[in-house]
Amino acid sequence: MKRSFFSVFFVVFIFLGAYAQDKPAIIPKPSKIEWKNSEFQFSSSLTLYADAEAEKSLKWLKTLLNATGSELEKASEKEAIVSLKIDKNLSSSLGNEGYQLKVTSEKIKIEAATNAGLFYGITTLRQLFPAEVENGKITSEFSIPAVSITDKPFYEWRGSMIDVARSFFDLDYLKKHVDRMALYKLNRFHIHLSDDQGWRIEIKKWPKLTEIGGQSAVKNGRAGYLTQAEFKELQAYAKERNVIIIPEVDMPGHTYAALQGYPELSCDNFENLDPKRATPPEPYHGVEVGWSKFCMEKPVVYDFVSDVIAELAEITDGPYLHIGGDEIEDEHYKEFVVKAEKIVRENGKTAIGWEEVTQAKVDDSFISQRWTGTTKSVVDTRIIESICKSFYLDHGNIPNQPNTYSWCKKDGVSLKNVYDFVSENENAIGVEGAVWTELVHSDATADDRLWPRSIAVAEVGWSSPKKKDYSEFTKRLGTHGKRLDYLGINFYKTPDVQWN
Ligand code: TNX
Repeated sequence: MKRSFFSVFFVVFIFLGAYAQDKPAIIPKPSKIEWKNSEFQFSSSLTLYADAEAEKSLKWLKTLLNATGSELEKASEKEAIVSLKIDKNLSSSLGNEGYQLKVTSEKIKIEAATNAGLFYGITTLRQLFPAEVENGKITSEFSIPAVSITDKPFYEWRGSMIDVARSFFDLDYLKKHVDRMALYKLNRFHIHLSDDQGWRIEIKKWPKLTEIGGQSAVKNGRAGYLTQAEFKELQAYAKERNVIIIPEVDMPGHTYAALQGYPELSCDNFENLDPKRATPPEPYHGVEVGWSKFCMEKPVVYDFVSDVIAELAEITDGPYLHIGGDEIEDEHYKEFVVKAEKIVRENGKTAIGWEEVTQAKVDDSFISQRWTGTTKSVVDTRIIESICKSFYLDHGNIPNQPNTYSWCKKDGVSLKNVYDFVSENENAIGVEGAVWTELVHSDATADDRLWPRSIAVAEVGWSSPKKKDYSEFTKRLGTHGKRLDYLGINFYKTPDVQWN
């Protein structure tokens, strides 16, 4: 009697175990997910419905369903098998980016208050599909489990930064990066566009920035720049995928590539410089930081800053401009930051700066990006968490990974280090992973640094910190290996993860 009781128990247990394992892994983890006991079977034709306001999202649904090989036809709301609905009343419970996804054996329905929410509902549906969907073609017949998901992000800011200044990444790679970000619901793409080694964005009033500064790079790195037209093309591409581009022009330090073409912006007479540095118009190929700066007493510097910010504001759709502000000591620094922030505000944008800017009494609309966490702030600003020991993805995936930095954390920044991050700041608006490129000179190497750690950034940004469970995360992540392969991502095969 006792034995049979246990064996029944055992069989049920095994059955439940197998059942649970079969469920597709959704990353980032949704707020609420209830698997049902049935499934939706895809067939050779499907009918679709979208509200008038949801028309924009229909394109994404079609792209996804095209991969199933089904013929797609429009139908009325009542008859359609797959439907997209916008209900503004849902904004109180789901916010701007949340959604509900219901899959039954008969229908698939996504509802949200906005098209951004629908986009994320469709993205979750995409992760319910077999990995081949990333190839654009699912060849076998398939079904997805019935499920009811209610989901919204924990943080509004789920960012990824690429330094294109030390080594250039072209429009093609940047667009690909947007696609990959979108799959994991990352929504802020911060591009570090200028530094000592290169200037990467066309500024019409100051053409030598790219004519001269755009032609150089760090040793073994790639030169180049984005025209304003290319920048706008990237931005439009990103906007469709709910990604806001944040351009950064780093000032008043990290400015040698600008001084190269316009030495009048500097106080130096460039005569007695350390031979490891450069003299205009020579390029700088080194990796040292903190040695170049604008001459903050010179009025021409503010003409330059005003022109550059005005042109950037003009081409930027998003509400933010990043003005850098890192790694510099100068008696005029605070005054510069206050002035630069004001210029950004006058151009209708919100300024972001690295945490050093909070030494200055800046406007409280300013957003600061924490990377060391050691600055003595005199203002309370909203905060983006990029603390280097958790988010500097130029550091190794494992200890001593070749061509990685380790100044912030000697053992590298592991997947677990990223995943385990929890902010203690009430003012935090989110998180951002950063890839600096002093040592990252190819697309394949950038992939290796970005992935899969950006997926951990995405989950830290989207999912509630209360439900964190690293080992459960790695199980879900392992099943995404094939997806990343189909997407052509040269991701680092983190040893803690069983990739399959
Ligand atoms: C610090 S983070 C920097 C960058 C370097 C990076 C290398 C920050 C605001 N400044 O200039 O590229 O370290 O890890």
